[in-house]
Amino acid sequence: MKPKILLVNPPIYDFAAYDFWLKPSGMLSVAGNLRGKADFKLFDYLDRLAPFMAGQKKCESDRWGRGRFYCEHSPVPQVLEAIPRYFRRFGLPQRLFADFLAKEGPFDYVMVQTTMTYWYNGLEEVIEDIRCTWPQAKIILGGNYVTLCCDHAQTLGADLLVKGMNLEPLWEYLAIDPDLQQPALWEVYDKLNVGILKLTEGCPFNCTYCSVPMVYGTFKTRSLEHSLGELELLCRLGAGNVAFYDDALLFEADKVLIPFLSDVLKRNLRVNFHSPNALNARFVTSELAELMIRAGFKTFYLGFESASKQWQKQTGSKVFSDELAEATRHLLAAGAEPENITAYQILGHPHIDIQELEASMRFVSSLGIRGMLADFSPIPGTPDGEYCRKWIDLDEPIMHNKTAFPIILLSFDECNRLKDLQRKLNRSLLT
Ligand code: B12
Ligand code: SF4
Repeated sequence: MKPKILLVNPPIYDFAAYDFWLKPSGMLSVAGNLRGKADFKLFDYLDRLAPFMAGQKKCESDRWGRGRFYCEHSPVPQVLEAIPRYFRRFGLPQRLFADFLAKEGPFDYVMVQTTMTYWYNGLEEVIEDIRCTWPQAKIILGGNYVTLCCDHAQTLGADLLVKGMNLEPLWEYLAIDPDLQQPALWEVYDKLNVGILKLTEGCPFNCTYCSVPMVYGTFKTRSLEHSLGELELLCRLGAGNVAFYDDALLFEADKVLIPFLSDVLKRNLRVNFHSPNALNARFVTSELAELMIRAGFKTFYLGFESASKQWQKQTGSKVFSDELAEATRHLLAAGAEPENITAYQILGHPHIDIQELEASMRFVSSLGIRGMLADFSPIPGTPDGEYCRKWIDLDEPIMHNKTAFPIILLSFDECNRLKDLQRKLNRSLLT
C-alpha cells in the first residue's frame, strides 16, 4: 500500500500579502521526488484558482498571473501591538480545510510548506486543525522558517523538521527511495496558471543582510534537462506564467540561462517569464537581454538596494549604480517595457544613515524605470540581522516582520513619507 500524503501550503498572518507568484515550490519539488510512490492530495490556502475564489471580488489575476488573496481581519499579535496597521489572515477560510480533512482523510503524513520566518502563526493553525481531525497523521515541516529558526520550529509540535537542503532524514523517515530526476509535482493542482522554476542553487555573493550564502553554501547549477522537463510539464498543465525563484539566475549565464533559453526557443515553449526574486544587473549584457526578451521574459526585477557606494561596499558589493544604468540601457534597447523594469531598494536597513535612500530612489527614477521599496526583514544568523538585536527580540520570529521593522527603526510617518515619494516618482514616469 502506498502511503497517503497531504501537502499543505498554510495561510499567511501578516499586515499585507499579495500573490506575487507565490507557490510552495520547495514542497512540490520534494513531493515530485516521490511521484508514483505515494498518493498525494494538496490543500493550498493561497491557491487563487480554488473554486471558493471564483466569487471573490477584486481577487482576479492581472495579465501576468498575480493578484490579491482572500483575507479576513485578525487580532494583531501582542508583540506587534505598537504597529499602527490592520493585521489580517490571508488565504482560504479555515472551515474549508476542516471540510477537506473530514472528506479526504485519514492521511499517513502531512507535509507543510514554511516560508517567511514571521509567518509561523499559519503553521500553528494548520497543525492544530490536523491534530484535531487526524491525530495519528505524522506532520513534517520543511522550508525557510524551519531552516532559519529551527529551535523555534521545534516548539510547534510537528513530528519531523527538515532543515536546509539535506533531505536524507526525510527519505529515511518515510522509508521511501526517492527518484531525484523527477520534476516537481505540479499536477497535484486541479488548475494552474502560474509555475515556478529554479535552475540554480545558492549565490556567489555574500550580502550582509541575506541568509542565502549561509543556507546553500557554494553556487550550484541544476541539470538543464531536468529544468526543461519541468517547464514542459508546466506548459502541459496550462501555466502561462513562470517565475524563477533562483537567487543568482544570471550568474554563469553561459552555462545555465543561455542554454536553457536557447532550448526554450528551439522547443517552441511559449510562456511569460518573470524574475520576482531580483536579477543582478551586473550580468545583464546586451546579448543576454535580447535573448531573455526573445524567449519570453516580461517583467524584470533588479536588486539594487541603494545608490550609496559606501553602503554598497559595506554590504557585499553585489552591484554598483553604473551597472544598474547599463543593465537598464540593455533591457530597454532589447525591447523591454520601461514599466516592466523595477529596481528594488531596501527600506529600513539598519545602516540607512549611509544608504541615502531618497537619493537612491531619485537615481532609479532618473533611469526611466520603476522603483520598489523592499521592507527590510532582519534575519537571524546574518550580520545585519544580528545587529538588529539592538532594537528587537530576534529570537521571536514575528519580530522579523518586514512591515514592522522599518516602522520600529524609522517611525510610521517616515515610512509613509518614503512610500508616498516612491509612488510619486513612479507616477512621474507615466507622464
Ligand atoms: C522566491 C522568494 C521570494 C518570493 C516569494 C516566495 C514565497 N513563496 O512566498 C518573493 C519575491 C515574493 C519574495 C519576497 C520576499 N522575500 Co523572499 N525569498 C524567496 C526565495 C528565493 C525562495 C523561497 C522559497 O520559496 N524557497 C523554497 C524552495 C524554492 O527552496 P529550495 O531550496 O528549492 O527548497 C529545498 C529545501 O529548503 C527543502 N524544502 C523547501 N520547502 C520544503 C517543504 C517541505 C515540507 C519539506 C519537507 C522540504 C522543503 O526542499 C527543497 C529541496 O530541494 C528565498 C531565498 C531562498 N533561496 O530560499 C527568499 C527569502 C525567503 N525571502 C526573504 C525576504 C527577506 C523576502 C522579503 C521580505 C523581501 C522584501 N523586503 O521585499 C519579501 C517578503 C514577502 C512578504 N510578503 O512578506 C528572506 C527570508 C526572510 C524571512 N524573515 O524569512 C529569504 C530567505 C532571502 C534572504 N534574503 O535571506 N521572496
Ligand atoms: S546577491 Fe542576492 S541572493 Fe546573493 S547574497 Fe546578495 S542578496 Fe543574497
